[in-house]
Amino acid sequence: MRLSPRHPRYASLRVRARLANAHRQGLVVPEGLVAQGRGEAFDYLLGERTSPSARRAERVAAEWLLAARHPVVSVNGNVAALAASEVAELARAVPGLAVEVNLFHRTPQRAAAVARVLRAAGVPRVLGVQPTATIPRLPSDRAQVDRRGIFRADLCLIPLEDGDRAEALRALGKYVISVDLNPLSRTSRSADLPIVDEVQRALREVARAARARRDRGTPAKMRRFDRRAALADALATIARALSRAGARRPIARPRRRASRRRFRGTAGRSRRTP
Ligand code: PTJ
Repeated sequence: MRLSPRHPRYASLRVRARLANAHRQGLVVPEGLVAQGRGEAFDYLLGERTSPSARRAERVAAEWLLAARHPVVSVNGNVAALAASEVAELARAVPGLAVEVNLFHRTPQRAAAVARVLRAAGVPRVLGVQPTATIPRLPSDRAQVDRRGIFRADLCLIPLEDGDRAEALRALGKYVISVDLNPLSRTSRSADLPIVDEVQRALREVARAARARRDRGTPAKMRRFDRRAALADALATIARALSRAGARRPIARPRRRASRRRFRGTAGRSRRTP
């Protein structure tokens, strides 16, 4: 399908086309398309841009990643399809960052496909293709992890994650940074540092902030982060967008000249076309 750059929703249509394509190639599961739809709805309400509050969270996330001993970013099918080059950029900006494939709908083929996409984007070492450890008390395939990655990590960055694993990782004493456009999701609510932003924008900003932080040369610290305030800010942004939309007048119906053509209705009476 050809998309016109003049279409008002061109950027969003391109992302959809990219995901649909990744689905046809077996990288993204059908459930991933549904997840994207949910994310898009929240992004729409958030103004489709990084809020000042999300930007603050992204800067603190950069600092935490640099301060951690074993930071890991977890990559699923959607993240690989949408943001493989942003993951590679982040891995360059945070030298100790491990990159691990972790799938909810795991098959060996999908795990290999995600790793291929990451390598092609410039990630030299991808963990998690063949899991070597299990996260306890987690019933899904997300429990299958790499001993050198998520299993030993002290900090996990988990974009587009499910709430069960976010909670299981925290229960193991790991710091959790989530990226999720839904501030009401269990993942956002259980993360130590919830980033309520679109995954590409979020990872780019975290990488930019990490580079800037390293250029300053002082050691990074696990700065305090007020996660409740971050979630409240996101909800307030949505509430403002909704009340602005409620106050706006509906889009006017374009004026059409009444057609003079007449046609015969089923009842046999002649009517004007609508
Ligand atoms: O590749 P797999 O097998 O690991 O499966 C991946 C999906 C995404 C299908 C799986 O993790 C899943 O079902 O996720 P959920 O539970 O639907 O949660 C995804 C969350 O990500 C939702 O809260 C969405 O609002 C959010 N989300 C979706 N797209 C984006 C997003 N957040 C940021 N950026 C997006 N582009």
